[in-house]
Amino acid sequence: MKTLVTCGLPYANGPCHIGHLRTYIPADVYVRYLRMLGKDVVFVCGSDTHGTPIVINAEERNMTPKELIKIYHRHFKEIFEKMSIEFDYYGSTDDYSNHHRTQEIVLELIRNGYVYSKTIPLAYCPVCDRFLPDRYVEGTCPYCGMEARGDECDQGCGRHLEPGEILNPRCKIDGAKAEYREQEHYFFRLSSFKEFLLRYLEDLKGTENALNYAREWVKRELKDWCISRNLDWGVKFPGRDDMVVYVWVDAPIGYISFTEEYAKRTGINWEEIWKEKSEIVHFIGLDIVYHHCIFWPAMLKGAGYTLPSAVVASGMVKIQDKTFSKSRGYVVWVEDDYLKEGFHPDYLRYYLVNYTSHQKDLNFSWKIFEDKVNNELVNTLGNFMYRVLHFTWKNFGRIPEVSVSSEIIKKIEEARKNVIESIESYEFKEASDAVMELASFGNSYFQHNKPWELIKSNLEKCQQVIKDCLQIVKALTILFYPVMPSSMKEIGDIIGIDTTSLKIEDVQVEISPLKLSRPSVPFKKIEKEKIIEMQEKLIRRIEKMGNTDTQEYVTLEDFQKMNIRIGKIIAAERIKGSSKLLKLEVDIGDEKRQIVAGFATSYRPEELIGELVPILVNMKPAKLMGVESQGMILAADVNGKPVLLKTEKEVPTGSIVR
Ligand code: B3M
Ligand code: ZN
Repeated sequence: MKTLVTCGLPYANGPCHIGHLRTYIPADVYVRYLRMLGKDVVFVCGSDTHGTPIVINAEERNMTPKELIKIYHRHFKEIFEKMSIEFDYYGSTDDYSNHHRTQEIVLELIRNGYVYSKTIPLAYCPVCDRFLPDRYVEGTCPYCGMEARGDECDQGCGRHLEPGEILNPRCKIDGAKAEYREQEHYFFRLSSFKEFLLRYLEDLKGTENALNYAREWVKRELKDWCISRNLDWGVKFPGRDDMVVYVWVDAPIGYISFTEEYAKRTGINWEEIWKEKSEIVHFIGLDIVYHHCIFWPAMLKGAGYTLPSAVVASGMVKIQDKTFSKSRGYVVWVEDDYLKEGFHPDYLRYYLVNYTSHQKDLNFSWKIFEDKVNNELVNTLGNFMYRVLHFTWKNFGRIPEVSVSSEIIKKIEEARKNVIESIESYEFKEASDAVMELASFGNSYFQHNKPWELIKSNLEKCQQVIKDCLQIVKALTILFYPVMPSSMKEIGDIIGIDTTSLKIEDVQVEISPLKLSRPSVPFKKIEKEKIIEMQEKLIRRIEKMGNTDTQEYVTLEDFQKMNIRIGKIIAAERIKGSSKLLKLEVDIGDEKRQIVAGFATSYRPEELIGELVPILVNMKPAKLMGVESQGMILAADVNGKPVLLKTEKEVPTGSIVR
């Protein structure tokens, strides 16, 4: 039996951020584990390209929707590749096959009597002279009274809103008061699926967060669902040239059409997955549970397709403990803030899997990132692997030919079992913790047995200890491969493991007595300065977006602790090995100070001589690149580059600034 794993489709409407990866990375990890467990898995995803957000965004950017989605479709594909998220097929909901499959399904629902038409009052803008679908309308949520968008109460209760439901509608484009006008629309008889859904949701697998919500919703009233919209962009409603289907109809159908495309390319039969018995597992964010646990299974049931067997919902992402928000700057962009800054993709993969349970909110902070990388990956896992490999290479040149101790076999078996159990219950953190524990155990085993002493006193025992440690290295490589595929592939290459076809049982297959080549360190420490730079970048962005909540008040007393004086720069030179730092000598009246400043990106040393600048003279001395700095020169920060602050006229050195 085949297993299909899918991820919620990203809107091809803006760049990839860490919130996307919160779902896609665990899904990729899950797929890799399933394959190691011998399952026949297909893994698909694609760009969500329809709906009003795309049309509005394209309009604002003076592009056609087609041009806009092309840019972001490519962007997402690239990011996934760089982050080792390996979909078997990554499609687009605007591809012909999705238009085709959507119309087929809608026609089938019509034939089966699940669609009816009804005339309803709809928001209409007298200025634009058109009906206002979904996000073209803004107004008040009829359930909670908060500001809402036409199809969703995004700032209040989170409910899906049907056309005509929103109160006090206004046009999003010109702000004009919208009026209600009558028009014929098409409805899906969701209400007739209540009994079915009640039973279905009892057996549905997945994470409790999704299942609990969905079960509660179904017990309440299920309203029929308007599935047509007044838009040009999208999949045409069968038989109506003036309307398209609602984006939440053709988006999940993408899961089917992408499977079809994949099947076409590989020769498998897509109906084996979507018409016969199979395992279908949807990975989604918590905000789209309603669509996946209610609308989607009802549609599939109504049209005679295979039903999903599990819905796995990831908790939301927080940035430095604050609610994730693109508009408020609380966001980490995967390309600009992570990959372009030179961080290894596997580090973020590990963070996203290991920080917390899949269902809980995940907090991202650069400080925690530094800690997880430096303490867990570098000091625990990397340190163990490197020490063992290096010791073996240096002292034996090859993997010793003795059998692995039974104690070690047991330990590895424990880790393997833990991993399998955790994966089956979608607890990716638990799985990776179990592997990390094995690494910690390996470290103490090595430390405790002191092979560096044994090599002189008891060669046989030394070989035994090393062989045991090497078997642990092999197990770690296999068990961590799904989480950190590119780093583990590198280790695999050294110890002769082919990571393209791993089986989880291989952890117990004795490591082959290979000749070793010189190992390199698997993980590199992240420098403190880099983390500070990243934190500052984030804070600058948040402040630029007009947030003041990152700032605390200071009292006059606080301010008076700072001794700021005007000093004159009397010498300046570059610091070897740094492209940013200069070593300066300043005269602050009664003494001279040496100060290290990051001015080299804006000024040549000789330009600075003679300048009068404000200096925080009671800054705690610190060493930068090995050079002591006894104060801090204040300067304006213009996109990360310093610009000098000068006094309006010549003043004596040592003048107080207050
Ligand atoms: N494009 C993105 C979201 O609302 C939306 C998912 C579609 S999944 C079929 O998270
Ligand atoms: Zn509401």
